[in-house]
Amino acid sequence: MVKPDGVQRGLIGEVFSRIEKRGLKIVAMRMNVISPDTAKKHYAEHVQKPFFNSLISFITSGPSVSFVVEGKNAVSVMRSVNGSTNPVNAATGSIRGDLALDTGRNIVHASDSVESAQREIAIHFKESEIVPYSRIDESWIYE
Ligand code: IDP
Ligand code: MG
Repeated sequence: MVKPDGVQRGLIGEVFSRIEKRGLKIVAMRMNVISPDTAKKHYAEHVQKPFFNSLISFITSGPSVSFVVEGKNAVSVMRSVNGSTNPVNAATGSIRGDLALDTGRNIVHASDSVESAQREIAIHFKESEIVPYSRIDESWIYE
């Protein structure tokens, strides 16, 4: 997901560009303002955390772009493309390490496991919104 700060800062293209150039495939996408109900489902694991309420109000504060990424080791590759949660610790070369400074304004979300990805994708997309296709460069990305 490109969070509301990423949209407001004009970074949608930057985020998609890094992911596409890495070789991962975008197979679904949508811009919307996430509802509080959806946001609470999405971040259910953090309900007891002190930052939960501010996280929900931030993530619902404006348009965000949700999308589904497919490819070899997509979960772990996306986590490293995004960088550590706190941008101070995020590697240079990652989205957060290059473009963010604060944990609460860290531009992007990515699922942290295949199980979370399945759960989160089902919150944001219907099965029919996920579009299977081949990219013409796949034989140059995969051995
Ligand atoms: P992740 O986005 O790297 O998976 P999580 O620990 O799952 O990180 O936290 C979800 C989101 O909640 C973070 O991306 C960040 O926006 C916010 N968050 C996490 N920890 C804090 C905090 O200590 N203060 C403020 N916001 C936080
Ligand atoms: Mg997380």
